[in-house]
Parts: sequence; structure tokens; C-alpha cells
Amino acid sequence: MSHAWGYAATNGPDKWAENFPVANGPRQSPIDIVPGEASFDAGLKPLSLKYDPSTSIDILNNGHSFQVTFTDDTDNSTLKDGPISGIYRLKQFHFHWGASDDKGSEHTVAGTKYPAELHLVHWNTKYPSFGDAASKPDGLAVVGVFLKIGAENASLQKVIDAFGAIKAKGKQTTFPNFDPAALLPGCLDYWTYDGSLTTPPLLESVTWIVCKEPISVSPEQMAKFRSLLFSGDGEAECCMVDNYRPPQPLKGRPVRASFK
Ligand code: SG4
Ligand code: ZN
Repeated sequence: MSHAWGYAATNGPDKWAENFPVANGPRQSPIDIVPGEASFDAGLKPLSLKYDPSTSIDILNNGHSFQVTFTDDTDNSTLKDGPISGIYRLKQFHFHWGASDDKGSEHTVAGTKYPAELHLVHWNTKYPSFGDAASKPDGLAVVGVFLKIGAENASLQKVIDAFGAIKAKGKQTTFPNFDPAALLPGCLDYWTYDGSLTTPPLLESVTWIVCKEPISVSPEQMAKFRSLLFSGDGEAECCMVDNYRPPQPLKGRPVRASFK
């Protein structure tokens, strides 16, 4: 791979192992979640998510996805309990999506793909910073939420309304006072397993928490995701679509469910 990683045939998920050999490691993400093979664990606590809208800062097109970033110098927006110990701070959220509604999620459920997947990325405050945590086995906790086609999602629309300012790679604009809790489903039942970042450097540092219940997105809203660009200003326009990694081998890892 003589160029930067991406999602095209020449630099996509099948090529990542050339520069990032951990792509073939023991705890890679995403996975196909087979509900019948997940074990209910009565010891799993409910998720405790406390998000402060005043911690949202900006929204950025990083050329792979777009993300909303949060100040993480205080414990104002945190994830606790669930499968994790201690306090994890929210760093950012981003999405993965498809070129059409029949694909786009990273995790699948018994082989079923959703059109998009939201990731809320948190880091363990037992480490000094996100950067330090990102390489530790218990460094990160990512909450995954599937999007399914249905009613327009008013909370998501606030995010989509910023897309005009971040169409191309490298574009960024302020995004104050956004409550990420507004993007969570009503029911926080989840599956959990030990995995990795789903993009290079594919670090095996993520406790994955994947919500069972999807949130809704309208077809028109999904179409707006696909109007973002992988490309930067002055480059050939390339629509940001299919920015997902497919499921990776489970390699004997347990998948636990918080619900029966
Ligand atoms: C997306 O490309 C995000 O924009 C990245 O965020 C993120 O990397 C990457 O996905 C992997 O995260 O939850 N899918 S994932 O495993 O959070 C990191 C940034 O580039 C390190 C900041
Ligand atoms: Zn992600």
C-alpha cells in the first residue's frame, strides 16, 4: 500500500494488513453478532451515560467520516458501568454508511446489514489522554448504534444541517451545544465484546458496546450523508460512501448480552 488507507479497492480493508499487520490480530472489529450465540450475563450493569451538551465543540470531515468532537478535559460527558470499570470520557462521535440502504453498518446482526452505524468513542480516564488510552487493552469504549430507515430523525437533522460547511475533506465548523444523548435509542440493551478500532491503526483497545435497538433515519437524511466527499477541495470529487469495514473473524471471543 504505497498511499494512505481508505475504502477503495486499491487502499481499502483488504489492503490494510500490508501496513497494519494487526488487521489479522486476535481481537479485530467489527464482527457479525449472532444473537443466538451471545450469552446473557446477569452481571452486566446498565450503561450509565451522562452527556453535557456544553462539551460539544466542532464538526469535521476527516476524509474517512465526519465527526463531532467534545472537550475531554473534564468528566462532564462520560460513560460508566455496563461492561466497563471506571470512568470513560466522550471524545467524539462519527458514523459509517453505505452507497445504498442495503449496506453501510460495520457490525451486522446475524448477517443483516443496517444502512449506517453511529460510534460514540470514549477513553478510559485511568490513562492521561485519549492518545495514551488508544493503545491499551482497556483504553477505549465505543458505543455502537445502528440506523434503520424510517421516520426522519430530528436530532440527527441538527448534525446534517452542518454538512454544507464540511462537504470536503479537511473542512471543519463549530458545533456547540449538541446533546449526543439525543442520538441514543430508547432502550439501552446491548451486546459487548473485546475488539479494535475499525480503521487503521486497528488498535486492539476497544470494549465494544453495541445497542440492540436501532435509531431511525429517513431516506432523505441518508441521501445527505452520501453527499459528503472523501476528496478535498481541488481534487476530483469522490462521494463519501461505503466507509465501513466488513465483519472480521471472531476467533473464539465471547459475545455477551445485557438482556435475555
Ligand atoms: C472514523 O474514521 C473516525 O472518524 C476516527 O476518528 C476513528 O478513529 C475511526 O473511525 C475508528 O474508530 O470507532 N470506528 S472506530 O473504531 O477514534 C479513532 C478520528 O480519526 C482513533 C479521530
Ligand atoms: Zn467507527
